[in-house]
Amino acid sequence: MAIERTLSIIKPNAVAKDAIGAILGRFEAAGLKIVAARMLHMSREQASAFYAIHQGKPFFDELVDFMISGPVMVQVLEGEDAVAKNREIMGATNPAQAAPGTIRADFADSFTENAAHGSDSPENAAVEIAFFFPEGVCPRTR
Ligand code: IDP
Repeated sequence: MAIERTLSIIKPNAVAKDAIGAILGRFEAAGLKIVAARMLHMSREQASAFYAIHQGKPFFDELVDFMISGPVMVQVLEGEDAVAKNREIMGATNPAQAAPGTIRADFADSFTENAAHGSDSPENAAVEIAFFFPEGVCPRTR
């Protein structure tokens, strides 16, 4: 299995309920290393650009309004099969369908306010990591 990196966001509703530590702990417990992290409050322009692929969809405006409603915690996770593993830990996009024990099952408030983002492919992960960490990410050696 390949060592991959993936981009993870703890969304504003999960930050607001003080779940940052609990969520980061789940990644580490699953063997994913945190190799970069930053907290920021996105501008409308940033959030719209990040979710540009969804522009024009019925949920787009609500999604952008939500993503700029408060600070987010953004991190790069590294490990074996990191993209798929992170999405497994997060659970289904619609929290009503998220498996018990997943981040979305435990911390989502609605379909839009679903607590976490994770890249859906290694290719998109590279683009999303460069979006938030244009200066690059240091390799973890231990
Ligand atoms: P993902 O976050 O699981 O990759 P995407 O389809 O890329 O799912 O959607 C991006 C985000 O947009 C979701 O995480 C969720 O917050 C929101 N979203 C997606 N589909 C819907 C919907 O049908 N209703 C409300 N919000 C949605």
